[in-house]
Amino acid sequence: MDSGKRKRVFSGIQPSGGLSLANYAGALRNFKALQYECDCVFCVVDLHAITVRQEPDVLQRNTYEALAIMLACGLDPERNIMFMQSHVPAHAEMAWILNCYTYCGELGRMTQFKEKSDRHSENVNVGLFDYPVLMAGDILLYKTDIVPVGADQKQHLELSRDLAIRFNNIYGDTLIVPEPYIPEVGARIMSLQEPEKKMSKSDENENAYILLVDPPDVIRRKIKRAVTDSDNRVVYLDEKPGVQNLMSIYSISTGMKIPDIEKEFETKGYGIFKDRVAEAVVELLGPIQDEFAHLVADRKYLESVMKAGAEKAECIAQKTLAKVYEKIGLLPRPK
Ligand code: AQP
Repeated sequence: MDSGKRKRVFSGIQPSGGLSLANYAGALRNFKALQYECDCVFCVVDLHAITVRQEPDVLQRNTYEALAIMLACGLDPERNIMFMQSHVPAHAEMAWILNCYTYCGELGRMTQFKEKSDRHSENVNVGLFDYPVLMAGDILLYKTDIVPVGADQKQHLELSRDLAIRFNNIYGDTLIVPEPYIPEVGARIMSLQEPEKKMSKSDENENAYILLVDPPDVIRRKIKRAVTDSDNRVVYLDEKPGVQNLMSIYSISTGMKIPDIEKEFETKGYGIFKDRVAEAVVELLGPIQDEFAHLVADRKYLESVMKAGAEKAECIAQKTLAKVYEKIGLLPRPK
């Protein structure tokens, strides 16, 4: 990373279920690494989660748990701004403004919208369609330089960039054009049951994903049942998506490089491989789970983190929003 001014990082995680190993691989572990060299803003994006129907009490629980797991993964609330999206109204306001600069055609092309419309055909709501604009608002409000995300969010991030450029072209330099930060390994962890599709925390088949809070025996069982192939060779090839996926999971869990993993299992079959992957995941998640158990029980502490985070986030977000309003020609509220 460049020396000089510290870069601003923004990223969010939806409380649309318990957070998964995929969320850890694509996002959380990079949040942890970036917090030491950048000014980071990490948000539990609860407004995004309601684009799919949520039970209110489950959403509340998931929201507390999302913050607790982020902290348990090693994110430091003294170092980073950590807050709930719905606590800072500027996110919804910025989304409205950006809506007026986004074309329906751009949103209709979004892969996630198409996938989620198929999955939730009874509830293809405007929020689901508009999801990428809200996300662009989240990012642009914080003058974000870098957005650590999994590969599934690349298309949405492209839109954030396009909207910033479009706005700047009309009104002069106002918004920072953000860059994606997508890891080489772990950017796209796949479903354990259908390795052609991404691992998703809201998959209706719970064997398809590993939750960060899954107990060790559940993790072992899910990995044992993971779909592979009949080849019995641990090699990283596109035509072996199930094996490739388990190798990525092993790499994230142990820090080993893919060629070294191939070497380790050169003479071993899937049985031993799966056992070792499972043990590596159990070992990775053990300390996170211990910390989570302790944090999640302390709602007072979680609320103090989200309160302090929202206050800091609001200061930054309001400044950007005021600038945007002014550029567009909206009158400031008389004092
Ligand atoms: N399969 C994945 N592999 C790597 N990274 C992933 N991420 C999501 N799935 C994978 C990354 O995790 C961060 C948080 O994601 P999110 O909570 O905002 O929602 P999502 O991308 O829609 O993730 P899910 O788990 O699939 O949630 P649901 O099932 O609710 O839609 C993002 O950085 C994302 O890239």
